[in-house]
Amino acid sequence: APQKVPMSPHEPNKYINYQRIQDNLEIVRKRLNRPLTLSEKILYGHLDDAVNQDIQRGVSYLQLRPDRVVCQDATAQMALLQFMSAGIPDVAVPSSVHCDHLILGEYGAESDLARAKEVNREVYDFLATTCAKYNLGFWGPGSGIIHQIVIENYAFPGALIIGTDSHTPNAGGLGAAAVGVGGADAVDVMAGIPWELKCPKAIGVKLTGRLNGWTSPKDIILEVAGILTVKGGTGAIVEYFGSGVESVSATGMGTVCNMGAEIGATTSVFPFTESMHRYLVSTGRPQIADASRAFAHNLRADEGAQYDEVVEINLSELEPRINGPFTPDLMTPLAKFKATAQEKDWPQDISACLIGSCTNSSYEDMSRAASLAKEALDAGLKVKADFIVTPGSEQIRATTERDGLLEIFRQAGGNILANACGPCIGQWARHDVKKGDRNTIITSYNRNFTGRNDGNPATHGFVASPEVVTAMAFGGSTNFNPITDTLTTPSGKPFKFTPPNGAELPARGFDAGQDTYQAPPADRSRVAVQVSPASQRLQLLEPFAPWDGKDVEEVPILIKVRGKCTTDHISMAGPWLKYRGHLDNISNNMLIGATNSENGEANSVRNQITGAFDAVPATARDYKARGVRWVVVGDENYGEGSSREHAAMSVRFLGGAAVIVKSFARIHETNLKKQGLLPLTFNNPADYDRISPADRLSILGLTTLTPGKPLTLRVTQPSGAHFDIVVDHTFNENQITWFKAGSALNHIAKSNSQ
Ligand code: MIC
Ligand code: SF4
Repeated sequence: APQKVPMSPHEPNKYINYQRIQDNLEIVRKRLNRPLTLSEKILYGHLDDAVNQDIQRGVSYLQLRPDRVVCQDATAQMALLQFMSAGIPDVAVPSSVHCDHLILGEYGAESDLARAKEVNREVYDFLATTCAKYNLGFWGPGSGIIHQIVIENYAFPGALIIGTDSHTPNAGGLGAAAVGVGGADAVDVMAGIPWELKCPKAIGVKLTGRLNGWTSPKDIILEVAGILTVKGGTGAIVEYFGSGVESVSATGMGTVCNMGAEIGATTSVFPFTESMHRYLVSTGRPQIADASRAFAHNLRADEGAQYDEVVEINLSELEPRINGPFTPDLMTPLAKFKATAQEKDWPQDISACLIGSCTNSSYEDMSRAASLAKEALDAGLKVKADFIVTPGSEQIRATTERDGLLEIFRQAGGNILANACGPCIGQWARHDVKKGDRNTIITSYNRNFTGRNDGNPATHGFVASPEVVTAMAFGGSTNFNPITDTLTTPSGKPFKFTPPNGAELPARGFDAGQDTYQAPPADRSRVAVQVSPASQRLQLLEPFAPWDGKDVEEVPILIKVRGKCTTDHISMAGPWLKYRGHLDNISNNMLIGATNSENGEANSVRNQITGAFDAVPATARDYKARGVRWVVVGDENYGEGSSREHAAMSVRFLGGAAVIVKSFARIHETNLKKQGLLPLTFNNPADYDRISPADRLSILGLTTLTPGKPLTLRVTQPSGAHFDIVVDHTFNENQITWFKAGSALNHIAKSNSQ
């Protein structure tokens, strides 16, 4: 029998359930009678009912029992507000909340953190008390970024984790299948309801050869993103396999899985490796290390497992890459970067280089980056661009401080920010460039959508490995290739970097740093959660109205969006993060970044009743005040990016009925369904072009809404003429109950009060 060991040092009484994986797989193997991929093993190992579950990749909806739920502060507020309204006394599975997104990076760790605690006090207090009341672990501000804390403390090989953040897959570095979800999905699982996931397809990535020299794990995923593009992973789990896997550290695999979010993958997984064992031992979990090694046969794909698609990468030949600007799949090999930047007229001076974040904060990353900085420093060089470091966790900060790595960065001219998301999510008070100034930045982060880091649409954001980012900080220009070019030292000598070298794990072990974890108290009955009705940051939720039983009839199009429309366009982060617990206030950012097809502008749409142009949220509020519902029409991969459900809730709150697009990103599509909206796709994508902003749309067939049966979209033109087109939906039986109840939450609350 598999060993029974505690899931994490923070929950000594909750055990890893390898037995269930083994039992479920025995049943599933008999039924399917074919070799299984790794992700199939982990998912099917967590089935609620392995005997009766229908299993067809890309088709069935799986009912799963995750081991853990994790939430970050920008999404936890809405998740917990929803959980509170479901009327349940405590969470059904181990869960935690992490304060990382709300800390503004400006002057440096200490003062930034102190200010954040002040400014966000109400929200932190709310999260801390809700966690105490409902039995969740609470990681306060300064503890670090959710995904780094999860890999350090909670992830384990074979785990199924869901998190209210799209980069939750980072835990794949420890062999977990960790999936980013909207808050409403987290509420289901915290409420003890199985979690539903469309059975993913499997994309195999075969790694051969060995990482070496300048090449780092980041380059694997930059390459994969270049090959598969931002929508290539939709509906699939990416599984890495092959001999090359053994040359990658656990944290490096975490980086690769983390950024799988950028290609739309449900998650990414790696088979059990000895590097996972080493990481578990070094982070204080030797029992888990041994138990998972003993269970390793169930933590890798079966011989002969079939993938829906296979990509092969030879690590021995892979060279560093720089992806961007504005989209993470625009891949340029470092060797061609100079020429490409010139050809495409990207700004050549690099204004800032940023390393760290949830994606690239490991000890290995920091030590390799520091080896370059040290070498340049010893030659008398200083960085030419602003150089910013955001450690992923307090443990990483304390350890890299102790080992002198942060001091090297400071000596070279770097600034160490708090252990938090900071500039990665627009929490960056930049003083060096003005809004509208064209400039180039390179980060070791994962996302680089327009305006993401500093809110400046003219900032060209690129992503690369921390090693390349660090070296580029010394070069200061897109014309510098750190592998081949030389810099000149103050004494006039040529200086050339040698390839980075670092340590996979700290030789002296990790230093945990300050303890910022708050475990739930033994007696939770007296904890009171308060939300002031006057608050601008938090607002209790009112249930959305149930479906009125009728078709949607001749409603206006709020906006026909053209081109890329990520969740950053639908519900911008940065300055808006402060309203993540206040639905009314945050709805003032709804779709303000989306491009209106009518005039090519953002946040300017024609009010179809008054004829006047106004901001998108204002126009929606006007329709709402008149009792008029509306729809959004959109392009491809609509809602790519974040898991933030505000991008769905605001649309619902301001009176939207449906979002009709060429295609959706997975998390956003589910978020829309959960909030009682209709996510629909054009059966023929070309029909997008047949719709004009002034048309009225009717959605016919709702009274017989049935899984797999398309609906009719009637387009009524201003002349009164109309034509019908076919729109598809992916609702299953259960999801139809959400639509009818007005939201998934209404449905839970109803079942709970019965
Ligand atoms: C992001 O990286 O875009 C975020 C901010 O972490 C989001 C979550 C959010 O919007 O709160 C994500 O990735 O899900
Ligand atoms: Fe935070 Fe950026 Fe990671 Fe999202 S991607 S969790 S914003 S560090």
